[in-house]
Amino acid sequence: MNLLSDPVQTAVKQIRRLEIQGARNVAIAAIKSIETLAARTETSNKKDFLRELIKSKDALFASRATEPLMRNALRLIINRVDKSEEKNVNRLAEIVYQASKQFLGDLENSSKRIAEIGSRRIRSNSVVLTHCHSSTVTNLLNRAKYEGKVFKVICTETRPVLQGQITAKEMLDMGVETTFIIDSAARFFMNDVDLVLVGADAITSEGNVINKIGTSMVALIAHEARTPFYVVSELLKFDPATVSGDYEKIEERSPNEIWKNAPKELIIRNPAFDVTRRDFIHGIICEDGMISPHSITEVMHRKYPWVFE
Ligand code: RUB
Repeated sequence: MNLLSDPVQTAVKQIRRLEIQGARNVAIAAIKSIETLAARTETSNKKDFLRELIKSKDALFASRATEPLMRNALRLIINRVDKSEEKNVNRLAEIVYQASKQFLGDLENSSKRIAEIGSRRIRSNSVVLTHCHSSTVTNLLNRAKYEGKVFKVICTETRPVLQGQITAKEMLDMGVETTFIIDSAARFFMNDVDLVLVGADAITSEGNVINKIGTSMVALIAHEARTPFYVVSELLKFDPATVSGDYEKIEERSPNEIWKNAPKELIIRNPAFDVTRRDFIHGIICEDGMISPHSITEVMHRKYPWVFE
């Protein structure tokens, strides 16, 4: 029996190759692949069905190391199956479908709520700087534009994979005046910026935020220039393992992304993310409002107690 079904294998490949990027899109793709797997399963008993789900979950977790939103989602869905009294595989697949639907619906509502809250921070004629491509940030900017706010956006290129181009194109499609800069020009432009908005891949129990490599440098620069720096993120990017002292694992990607055919003896390091300390974050704009990074664990206990189970 092949334990890794086609939809899961396809999602794993697409996530690894960054054809699907951004924590939210990665989580959505992973959830949908598990949902399709469940609908097409050829297993005939609960034990095999669970084995198939767990094997798929492990492969999806390994596709990108720094993605707690995906991990929280898949754990929730598989726990529902595990804890159910149900033995019939078709009905267990229905549980997967319902749990996925609920998670995706909640994610959509969170994103809407974040956009409503965050767009209030955008004053007319302001300049927003963003790094990388975060769908949560671009949703927020879309909402501000829809509300008739006039603002400009500066996008960093985001070496080495240039996700800044995705953001720049989305901004232009929205009719927002957009300037594209290389990452190392961030300080040069920071005095023209009214606020920085970045996404998150992970939030630790201490309130530190892990996002695309370079984010912590932008935060330091913003701090030095006294420019407010906000993280725009769904709360479920919180990593519960950090409560027990674990470090969030930082994915390290292929050196080829930086320099193809580089001299053999050259050491090239390519971490995908870095950690921005809570002291440099003015606030986390999340579905529960504008919160201080210091309060993250308490907010999580109140809003999503199941992540600690
Ligand atoms: C993307 C990135 C994004 C976060 C948040 O990195 O760092 O800022 O994932 O995105 P990569 P979203 O391109 O390597 O996945 O708000 O869409 O979840």
